[in-house]
Amino acid sequence: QAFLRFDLAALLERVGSGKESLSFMRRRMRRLAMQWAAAARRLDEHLRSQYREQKRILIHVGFLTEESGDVFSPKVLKGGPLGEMVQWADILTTLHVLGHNLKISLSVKELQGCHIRVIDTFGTEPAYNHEEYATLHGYRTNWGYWNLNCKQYMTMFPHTPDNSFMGFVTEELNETERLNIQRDKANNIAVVYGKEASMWKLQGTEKLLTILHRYMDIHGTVYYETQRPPEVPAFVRNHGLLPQQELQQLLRKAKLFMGLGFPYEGPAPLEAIANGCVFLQPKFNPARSSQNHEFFRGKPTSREVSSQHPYAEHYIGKPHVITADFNNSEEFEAAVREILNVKVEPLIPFEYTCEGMLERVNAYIQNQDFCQQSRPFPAVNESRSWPGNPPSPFVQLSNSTDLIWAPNISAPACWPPLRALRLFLSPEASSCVKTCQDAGFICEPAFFPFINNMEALSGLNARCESLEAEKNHVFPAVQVERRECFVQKDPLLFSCAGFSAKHQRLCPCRDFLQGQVALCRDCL
Ligand code: U2F
Repeated sequence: QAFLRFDLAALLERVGSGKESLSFMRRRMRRLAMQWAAAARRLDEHLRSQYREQKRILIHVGFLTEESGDVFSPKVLKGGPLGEMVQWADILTTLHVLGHNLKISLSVKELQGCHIRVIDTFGTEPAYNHEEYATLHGYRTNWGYWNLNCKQYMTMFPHTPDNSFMGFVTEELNETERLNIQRDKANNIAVVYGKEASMWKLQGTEKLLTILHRYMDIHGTVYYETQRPPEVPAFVRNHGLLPQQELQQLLRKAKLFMGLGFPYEGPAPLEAIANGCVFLQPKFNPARSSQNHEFFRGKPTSREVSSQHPYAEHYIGKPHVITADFNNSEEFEAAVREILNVKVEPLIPFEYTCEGMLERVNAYIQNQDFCQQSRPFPAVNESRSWPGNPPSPFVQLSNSTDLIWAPNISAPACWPPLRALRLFLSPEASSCVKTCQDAGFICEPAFFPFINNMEALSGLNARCESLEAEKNHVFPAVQVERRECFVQKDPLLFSCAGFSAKHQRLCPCRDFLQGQVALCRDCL
């Protein structure tokens, strides 16, 4: 049985401090220790001594191994990426607090055959994960094509529900800190997001900063060795790269945290919002993706990134987040003025609190099972025409076009539970991620095997004249003009993310907990 742990001493000892990256992670663990202990106590009450199996978990911190070249450690104090270290520190702490038996590996030599979960910042979509399919259809990149169950890839933000959302945590405020923020917040302080000078070189930056400077004092935390980086305008007060704790203090005084376009999807905007800042960031039009942008090229995803931080844009939004067209100076200036006039409270989405992360990772550890064979689904002949409608296992909800799994059907055991299923037909060229989102739900890939059949298609009035089973990452789907219906032949290709101009996709959606999108209402 796993028992919650309220103390991090044993973990800190095991993490060691041989490298700057490990020291950064240890400092973070120490600073957040009280916050983790408080969250563990709340979770303990919540779980009411529910039996939880203790797992033996091997954690291989691959990106810090000598074998991988460890390009991160030497840049920790020089403005290099810290987001990954924030996340790894929080993952180690979560697993320790949840009471599991951990072995931490920092060298490939220590690895043996094991059941794996891959920490994968930007995610891997099914079309890129399936080795043969990726190779045949142009989805092969340097990453992925490991033929895993895509839920084994765990991401930093909830990008596509094809992967598991792992996340990290944002430092929480106690009552005194909240009061101090109310007292000390200065309406005229802006902090610019970007700890490496190269991030300030982006086109148009100086012009925008000049506009901002008319209204506010601008602070930066850009790494430099001896001289002030020339990319940072003279009117910006540069503190140099700050220790995390000091950055928090600066954010507590500031009103505005401004993104320049890079880095993408890091932890810092969540920290700024948690400290009562408004995050102002550029919209990307056209959206950036592996198809059109150097940074994303070669990443195993076709996700379209609509701004510097799509999570902040879509999951948090106004008044905490303003996403504007930075090529339009009037729009930018109007956004700055709007921020000066708005009052915002500090905010952390529940899924980025210690308790939220513990709850989510615990649910994965206790319920996800990648060892079982993929569930069988009804076999379909290669090209069989389908006369009439078979009896439907779905019932239609009144005054709506969506469908609900009929409760009188003996549904097989599944996590999330099958009663959460809602079925939709996507518009053409739309993914199931978007279709479910637009309807206020989230796509749930675990339900695909149950809807990959004629009953589901006819329940949505798909009017098929033919039905075929093929390997295609947008199936099950309908070719409406030709009245052709398709089901999926290879369960490894079930994909929430896929879309195709010619097809309307059959989408399995489900509800989710407010502030904990990875879990459905009945998932706990
Ligand atoms: C993201 O990585 P970054 O490290 O660039 O992400 P940031 O949001 O800039 O910040 C990570 C942490 O750095 C800390 C801050 C954040 O928790 O508190 N920090 C600091 O300690 N001192 C400072 O002066 C400024 C920030 C993303 F997370 C990665 O996955 C991507 O690879 C990368 C590139 O897109 O962006």
